[in-house]
Amino acid sequence: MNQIEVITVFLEEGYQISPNAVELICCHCNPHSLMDRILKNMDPSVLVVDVEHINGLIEENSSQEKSAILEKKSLHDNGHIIPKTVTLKSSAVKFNTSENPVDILMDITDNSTCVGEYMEFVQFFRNRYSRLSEMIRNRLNSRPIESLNKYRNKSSGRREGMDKDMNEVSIIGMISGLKSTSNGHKMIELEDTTGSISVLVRMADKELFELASRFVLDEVVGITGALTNDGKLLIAKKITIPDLPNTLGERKRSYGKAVLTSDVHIGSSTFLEDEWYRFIDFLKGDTDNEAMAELSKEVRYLVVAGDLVDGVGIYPGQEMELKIQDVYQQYKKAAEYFSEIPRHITVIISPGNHDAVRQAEPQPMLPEIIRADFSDNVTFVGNPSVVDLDGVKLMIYHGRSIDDLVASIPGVSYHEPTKAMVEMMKRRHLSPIYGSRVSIAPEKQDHFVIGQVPDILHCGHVHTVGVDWYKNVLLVNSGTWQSQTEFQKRVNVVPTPAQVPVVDLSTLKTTILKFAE
Ligand code: D5M
Ligand code: FE
Ligand code: ZN
Repeated sequence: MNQIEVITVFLEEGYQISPNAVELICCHCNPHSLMDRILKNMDPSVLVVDVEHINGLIEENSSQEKSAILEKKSLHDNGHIIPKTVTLKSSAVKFNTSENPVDILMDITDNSTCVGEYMEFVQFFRNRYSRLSEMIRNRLNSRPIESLNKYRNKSSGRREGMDKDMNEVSIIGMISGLKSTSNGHKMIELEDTTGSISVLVRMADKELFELASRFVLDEVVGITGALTNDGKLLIAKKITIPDLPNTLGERKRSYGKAVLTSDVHIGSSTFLEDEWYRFIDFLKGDTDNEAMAELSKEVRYLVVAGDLVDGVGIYPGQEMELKIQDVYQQYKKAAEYFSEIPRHITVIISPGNHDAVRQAEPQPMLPEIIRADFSDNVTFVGNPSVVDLDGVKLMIYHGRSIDDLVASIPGVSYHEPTKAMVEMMKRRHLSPIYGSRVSIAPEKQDHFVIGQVPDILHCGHVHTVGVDWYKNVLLVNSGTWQSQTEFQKRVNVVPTPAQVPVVDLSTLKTTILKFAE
């Protein structure tokens, strides 16, 4: 059995798998039965299957074989054995930043399979539904919508199989319709893989109504309620959302700092070069301010969450505001700026909607022709992606979906971008609304599902800085290096440029450095 076959089996079951785990399975005397055992025992909330999930499932007589494999692996692991998209162990030799490891846990790069066929969309939404509904199912004893059919068109009275005093049923579905009734109640169409049903949330049920007013299309929710006598309508009594757990186990922490930034927009005439150079000077430790110099010494990582350059043809009239008209020249300039960053800092660059990759998300990393100009302390990843920075899990997403969330959820605005990020966390999904501003490529897996809970969610796109916590997750929107464009004036975007969140990797405390004069 070869490695690609193993990876495919796990991907089809909704899991990614680490290179060590793949190798362990491939070298097993009976990989098929081992995989069966792993899948049977797998906790569905796990995103990446690793050796630790397999260890207990290998028979005694193959444990020697297991350690031999791992030993061999550690000798030749240079990060090129398995496609980067599955998990890339950064190599000390390649990146020359051995103290700043970067493990890529989730990334579409080199892993895209979709061509946009109908069945791919079906599979994509099934993957979303199964993973999100599973998170709710842990807390809700639900039934398939189809099973409610037996109550439909039955005369009133207590129904067989239902809770005796409440007549309660619970279902988990994806929201396929949302409207207000003429009396102001909320009417929600809920769909699972077996059928659909209408759910009514009454205005009088204030708390529920408040929750339902924030529902968006295509999110997955659990509803507990009572069926009407004809069995056609469910009156909601309780809403359960995927959400983050209230407590998480002990989290690993690291040391040093990660500098988070985004929306550099190199090539735009509104790119703030002077401020940017002040920032580069800070990274070089070239500052008279002692505290800043001390802080600078601690920087291990710099992460860019998209819109590295301004690109071309992105918004109407953009050509009037470009200093560099050619997109490749914009990247050449970017590479020049980044070459000034000290080599001991590991840089991670993920693309956004202004970058030269496909617009449909998930987006792969920038192409080789662009990457080639950057020095070897730069690691490129796709959008979104999850990276492990020496034990701290960072989810990077440019944040295009924030446009949709601002438009759909009351109280969510561009001025407080972390509020939109809280909405993502509650839904355990980075881009819940399908078919609006974010165009989504129907990959086999929904890469926007927030499976394993990260330590940090880092977004950009909205050009305003924000730092907040939601439960145990640090939410950071890292602002921009571009002052207000004519286009942004027209759409009333008021940026907070040249401000940079710096996260302490041991406490996750965040400081915002300001480089504007
Ligand atoms: O997005 C920069 C900011 O501009 C971000 O807050 C979204 C906003 N934006 C972008 N396009 C539009 C449209 N068409 N209407 C309203 N607001 C918009 P960037 O990705 O850097 O261009
Ligand atoms: Fe931007
Ligand atoms: Zn953007």
